[in-house]
Amino acid sequence: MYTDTISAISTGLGEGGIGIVRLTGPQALPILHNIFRTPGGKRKARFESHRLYYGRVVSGGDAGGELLDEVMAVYLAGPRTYTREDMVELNCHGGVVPLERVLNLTLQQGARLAEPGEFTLRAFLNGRIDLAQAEAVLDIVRSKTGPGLEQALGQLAGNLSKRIAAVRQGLLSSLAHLEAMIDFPEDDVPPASVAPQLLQTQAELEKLLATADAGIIYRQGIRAAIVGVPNVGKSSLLNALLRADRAIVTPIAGTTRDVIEETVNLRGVPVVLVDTAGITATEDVVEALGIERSRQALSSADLLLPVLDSSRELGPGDLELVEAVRGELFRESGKKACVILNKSDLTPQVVGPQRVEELLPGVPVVRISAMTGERLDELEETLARLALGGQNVATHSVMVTNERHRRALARAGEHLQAAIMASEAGLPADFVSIDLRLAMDSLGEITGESVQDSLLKEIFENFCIGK
Ligand SMILES: Nc1nc2c(ncn2[C@@H]2O[C@H](COP(=O)(O)OP(=O)(O)OP(=O)(O)O)[C@@H](O)[C@H]2O)c(=O)[nH]1
Ligand SMILES: [Mg+2]
Repeated sequence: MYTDTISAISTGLGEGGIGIVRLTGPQALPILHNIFRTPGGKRKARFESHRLYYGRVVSGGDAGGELLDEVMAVYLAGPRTYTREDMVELNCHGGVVPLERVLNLTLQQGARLAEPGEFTLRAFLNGRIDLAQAEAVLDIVRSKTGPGLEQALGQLAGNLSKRIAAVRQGLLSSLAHLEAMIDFPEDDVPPASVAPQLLQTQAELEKLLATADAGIIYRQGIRAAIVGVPNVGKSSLLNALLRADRAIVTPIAGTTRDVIEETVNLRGVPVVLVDTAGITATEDVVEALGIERSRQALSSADLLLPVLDSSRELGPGDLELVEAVRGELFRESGKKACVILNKSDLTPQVVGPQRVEELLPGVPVVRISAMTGERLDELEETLARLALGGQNVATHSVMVTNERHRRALARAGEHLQAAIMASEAGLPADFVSIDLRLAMDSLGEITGESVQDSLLKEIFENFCIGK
């Protein structure tokens, strides 16, 4: 347990219906006694835990002093709290000035301003939640779609941790078996006898690891670049997918000059759509800069959406663009693409896009009308499928949603593989057990049993202050 008490404004900055100043630590209750007065102006003799009190926050202690805000205050006695310590929450009028004054008063009373994520860090260090659960707290706050939130809530409830624990348990019992061999060599059971159990543990670990591709995408989303020559309907497509008039659309070529980014929810996958300036040869400086950004968007996107106008013959610019997309796909194997033949409501000129299919083999082609919304559904379906790597994913089952977890699991898998090989080669038991211990340590990095301070710092500095 900590000896110091921390305080922070836990609600978002700016005006709000209410705003909360939160404290945790041994001084939380004494500070509440000092600053809280009943509506009649009296000090409260006693606060019951988990009960809301109406009153005022005043500076100046018993000397009376200035009224800072009218509040609802709650004292939460540890360990039945978020941090397991004594906590106090002051529900103030939401607004920057009253909140900062109340916060400052708690600081004058001996609290220290909390670091980002420090409440959650305490919950972790005090053993209420493990590291994967602590990370889930941030994922909940940051979730962009329903499935993303569902995964984060499941992770906070310990679903991922339970699966990790099951794998760990498998390793542990193999390890116990091996230690017995080391301690009682006369029994002379060859290490190969643990191999079946290790293989089973490996299968479990791999099943979990296989969820990571889709899981990480549900949590983080992907970037999709809408690219094409001027006037093909890139901005119209952005607006259609957003169902909002976000970008300016005109019949004039070169309307979009700068990159526009907006996040959409495509079948539960958060997709950052990047609308770009049409790529063409130009003398115009502003347009040229926009085009440079379009090229950057192309190289930084995970999903490439070349748009072609199907009511015109393909021009050299279109083919150049398709070529550029092909280059990107070749350069980075993880990238995906979908060719969009827009303006399907007009008389088609691009009948069979053979040329495109030749240049981009295996890349889906979807015919749509950004103007009428025709087959927009089909496009959304295709994009979500591409984003998830073509997998059919059951979003309600446990997924690995975090790159850090994926890497730790993969490392555990490598050590486990080494253990299996050592065991199958009939090497002495301690060779096998060394690898098993390393595998256990890697798993422990996910849940936080074996974790370095530097990693904790890295994880928690992404949190907001007050979380
Ligand atoms: N008939 C028809 N017209 C469309 C469709 N999509 C876009 N347009 C029209 O095509 C013109 C250009 O549309 P934009 O969305 O501005 O095209 P853009 O690719 O963003 O153009 P730049 O930003 O100039 O590169 C506008 O007049 C749109 O109304 C479509 O599906 N059908
Ligand atoms: Mg545009």
